[in-house]
Amino acid sequence: MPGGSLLPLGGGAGPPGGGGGSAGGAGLLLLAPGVRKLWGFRLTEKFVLLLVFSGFITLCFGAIFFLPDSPKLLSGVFFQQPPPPPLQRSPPPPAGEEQQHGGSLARVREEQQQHGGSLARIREEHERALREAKDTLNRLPGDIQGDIRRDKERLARDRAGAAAAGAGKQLPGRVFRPPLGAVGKEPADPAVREKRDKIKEMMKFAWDNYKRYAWGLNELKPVQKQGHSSNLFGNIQGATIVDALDTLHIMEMKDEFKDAKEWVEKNLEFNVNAEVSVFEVNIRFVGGLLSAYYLSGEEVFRRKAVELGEKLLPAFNTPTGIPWALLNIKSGIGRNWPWASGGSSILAEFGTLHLEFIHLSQVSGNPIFAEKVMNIRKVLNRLDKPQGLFPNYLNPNSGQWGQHHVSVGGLGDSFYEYLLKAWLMSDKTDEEAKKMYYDAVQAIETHLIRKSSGGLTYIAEWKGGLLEHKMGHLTCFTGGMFALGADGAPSDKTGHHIELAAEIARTCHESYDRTTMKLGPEAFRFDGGVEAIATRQNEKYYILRPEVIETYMYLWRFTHDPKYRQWGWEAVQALEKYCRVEAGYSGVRDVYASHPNHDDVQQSFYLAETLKYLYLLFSDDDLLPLEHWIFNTEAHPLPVVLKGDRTIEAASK
Ligand code: DMJ
Repeated sequence: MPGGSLLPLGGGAGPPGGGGGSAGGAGLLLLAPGVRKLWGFRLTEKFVLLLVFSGFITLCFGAIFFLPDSPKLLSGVFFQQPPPPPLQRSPPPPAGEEQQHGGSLARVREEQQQHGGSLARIREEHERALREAKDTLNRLPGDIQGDIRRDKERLARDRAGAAAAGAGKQLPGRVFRPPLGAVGKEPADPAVREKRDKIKEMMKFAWDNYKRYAWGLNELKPVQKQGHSSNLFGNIQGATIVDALDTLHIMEMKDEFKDAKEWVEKNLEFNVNAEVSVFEVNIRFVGGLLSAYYLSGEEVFRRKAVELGEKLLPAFNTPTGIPWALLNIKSGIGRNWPWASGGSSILAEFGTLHLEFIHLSQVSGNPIFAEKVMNIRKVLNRLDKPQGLFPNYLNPNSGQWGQHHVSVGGLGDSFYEYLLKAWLMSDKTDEEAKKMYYDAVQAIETHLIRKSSGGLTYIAEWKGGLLEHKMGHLTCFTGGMFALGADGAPSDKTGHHIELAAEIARTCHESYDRTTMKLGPEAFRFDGGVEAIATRQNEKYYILRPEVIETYMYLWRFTHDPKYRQWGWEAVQALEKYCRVEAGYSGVRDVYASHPNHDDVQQSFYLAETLKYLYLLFSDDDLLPLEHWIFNTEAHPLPVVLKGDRTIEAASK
């Protein structure tokens, strides 16, 4: 081993026998200066030195371009540093010695000038490279970078605006108007009052048990008496609390509402590393918070809704602006469900953001939310629709449909609901939404709606032109939708839409009535000799879903036919008999069995939707009147956005 400071280089042995006067043994990098000159190294050593040197240069160059502050460096801060201090730190030379040192000082100055010149050149080259890099970025497809930049600028402006308006105050120009019909009077009929009180008791039972066993978690497991978390919300917690807020409010459960509000204030947190379903978080959390704000006027709900809305914005950063289904709300990285046809986004998911996002713009004063959902509409309107139908799958990169599957149940359902409600919520000014809705219903009637030999009207599923004669529980919401849309249909069709609604309600009631438990299966069929009955084991479950009761509620409001209250009451009795367990309510695995096999989940939508629609069914029509309130797909009421010159009083006439 030679003397001096030696570091082994990867432990690699030198060539056998050595050579060129190098030290024998392992390849070594000499650190002691002057021990050996560069040209004294072997070829491998020179190569290694060259590698280290070029790596160092690359690192310096990369750091200038890619460190966060590099634009600052390139734009002058770095280069405007004071010139390097004189090489000689000692005091100026005494007179007479000037000459002696003059030569070296001149050389230093010359070197400094040369150094400055080459720095200027490097700077110029770097600036040019930076400009080119920016140009390249700006040319990316779909102008994604532009979107990101604009989003950032707007959010920054908003935050500055909010800060200027003062913490806890509303943004300038935003209105909070006192809610109309947020609490109703007691029904005059004691029998109805009694039923309504019973439903309130059910809500209290569901809530109290959630509070006792799963407080702060997403949902309750009422058999095991513990929390249940669903990966739909990532690490966001408290789904039941946020989903239940407005139900607690309209049922005048004041203490419970107060507890829920306190939890939201102290614990509802969106700064989490979580991949969430954009759709679910929007309909339950954004929708729930917005409703709670509009009903109570409490600022915390507005603030939290806007904060969450901002977190969801990166989902729209796709080449078409059609959002991803899943989003990591910390990193802003989105993707689609791995099972969705060819990397597609889902119609019922990206098509069910409109109502909430329009209101996010209303309450924040920031148009970006509305712009994002209006762009979805634009993309859809540019596409050809097979037979006028909207397939369930759309690729956000190519802007092309995936598989031509059409459903008014799962994967499609609330897209149609939101077209109608967008029009109604706009105080009937959004004519484009209106046209899209009635055109879509026309195509659905032509291609999907059928009548069974037993006279039951149902909506089938469409698979590339072939019909599957199956109707999902989810599809039963259409009874309510057709009733709500009847009034706006072309004048000769109003009656037809109401009839259609009533027929769907009847079919869905039959799907309940033909089971042992009088609760509806997840899907029922009209083939193989059966009507409105589930034939496959995996379609026989009931998970406390609201759609059938939702339809009864709308039809009650529009017709006041007592059968809808009667059918709703049948559902209450069935829920009490088969779904109520010691510590809450649970879904059941087979509605045709004589004893319930519980799935042990109290879904948050049971409190948000099922119990709310039941309560409204047994309330007077002045509780959340339909001309003023639009229910999002999770039953969270949002007010109609009145035309500029319309007042709430005028709208009530
Ligand atoms: C709810 O979360 C919403 O109604 C959604 O649109 C679909 N289904 C569930 C309840 O069944």
